Amino acid sequence: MKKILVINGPNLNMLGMREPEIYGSLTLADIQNKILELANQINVKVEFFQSNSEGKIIDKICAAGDFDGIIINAAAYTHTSIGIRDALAAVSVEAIEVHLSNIYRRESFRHHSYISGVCIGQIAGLGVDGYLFALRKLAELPKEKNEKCK
Ligand code: CA2
Repeated sequence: MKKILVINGPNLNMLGMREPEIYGSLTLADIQNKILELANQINVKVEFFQSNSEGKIIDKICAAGDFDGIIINAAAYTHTSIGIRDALAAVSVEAIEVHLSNIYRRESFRHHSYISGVCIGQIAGLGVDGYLFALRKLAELPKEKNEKCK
């Protein structure tokens, strides 16, 4: 059974509490339940990790070699973190970048992602559906394509 790691970055633990007009009204637990529901349907195992700490996210990515894919919403670190980019580039696991909001319709500082260049794709602006599509995509990639060249 494929194993997918879902990483959520800083402040996403506060979803549902503020700014519902941007991020929707679902909490992080609601989003994770929807991912879990799909994972059970398509016979994939998922593990969830959320941290407000850049270093902890980097450590988690570096230790993710056993997973078949990573879904990452690096939140604000998307726009600042060369460290997360380098970790994603170093680990031999394909990743998909997800954002709840459409970062290109927002402030210009959100238009640049340090991590998109090391992911197989980016989904932004589709809310929780972005995570669900990313999960389907990683689950259906041929096993060998889930691993980057070593
Ligand atoms: O749209 C996304 O998913 C983002 O990754 C969310 C980040 C933002 O910095 C990115 O530009 C786009 C922010 C997550 C913070 O979420 C909050 C939720 C509720 C209350 C406050 C913050």
